[in-house]
Amino acid sequence: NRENTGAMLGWNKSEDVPETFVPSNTSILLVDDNEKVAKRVGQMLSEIATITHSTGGENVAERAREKNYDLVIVSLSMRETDGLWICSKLRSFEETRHVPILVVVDDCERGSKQLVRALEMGVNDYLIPPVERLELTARARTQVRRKRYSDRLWENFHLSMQLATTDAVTGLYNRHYMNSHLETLLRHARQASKPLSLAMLDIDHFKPVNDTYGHAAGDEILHEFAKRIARNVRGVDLAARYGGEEFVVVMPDTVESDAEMIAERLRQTISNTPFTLADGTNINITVSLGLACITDGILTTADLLERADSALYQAKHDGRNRVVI
Ligand code: GH3
Ligand code: MG
Ligand code: MG
Ligand code: MG
Repeated sequence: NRENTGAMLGWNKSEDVPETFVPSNTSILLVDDNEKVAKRVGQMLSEIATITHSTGGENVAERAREKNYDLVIVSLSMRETDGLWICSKLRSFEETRHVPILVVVDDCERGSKQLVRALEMGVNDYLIPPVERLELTARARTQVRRKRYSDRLWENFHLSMQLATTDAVTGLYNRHYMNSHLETLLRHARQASKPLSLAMLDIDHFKPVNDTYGHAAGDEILHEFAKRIARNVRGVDLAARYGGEEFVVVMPDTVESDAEMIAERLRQTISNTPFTLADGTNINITVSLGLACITDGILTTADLLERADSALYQAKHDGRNRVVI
């Protein structure tokens, strides 16, 4: 159902906009070395957008990466600069890949190789001089609206991705994401004959904490717990909330002895400093950790998780607040 999909992606029918609508703060980059044409076009567009004028040159596309333009207008008949080259660069950079491009071609160039190449390259529309005001603003408006719409789709896409992969209470990755990512990390480690270690963490006696201070206090502690873990692992490590008060840290390229040091540091990070609730209450928390490292006998993610889990069980059995391999 198209309407439902639209609503899910944040395109609400009731918010539908009239054809002439142009969003505020519209910014357009105009690349043309012909001062006369540029001035004319700039004036025509000034009522719908803020215009930045460039006369071309080496780094136009590079500089466009720094600003989120709603539209780039490029003349294909500049003397010093190849307009097509600028278009192709705009399409190749991550930041400008989706910016609409409108090219200005000379009259004689309709149907020319240059225009065909421009369109094949992903240029969105073109203008043939003499540029007429209503046509120019209509074409520009259409592109700007499209840009804003696709910005919204991307925003919603990223938001959905975030919701699907992270845990709301702690902000860490969730179990589902961890499982699929661990699969990839393990495959890479095996292909490159690199080590990989995994720690499973479980907060000690967390039920009594909840029973004494309440579930909301428990959530506060989980949040702070996650922050301390995230602060104490490397950027390449993957920290995830595996279950209620259970966490997993995957450490690529880490041998057992290093993993043990890191795990010990994590243990101390939790036990050395009490957790302070919003109301000022200090609570001492400890954590038990089970470690596993890939070896010839541990091949799958299931093996690795199982090994870490039984090490964790041993840590609990041995008295908690400790690391077991
Ligand atoms: P152990 O040292 O054996 O791990 O003892 P424990 O009490 O931590 O273990 P148990 O598995 O019996 O209980 C875990 C408790 O964690 C149960 C529940 O009260 C708490 N818990 C699990 N998920 C959440 C959560 O999302 N929020 C809060 N506040 N508490 C949670
Ligand atoms: Mg538990
Ligand atoms: Mg338990
Ligand atoms: Mg526990």
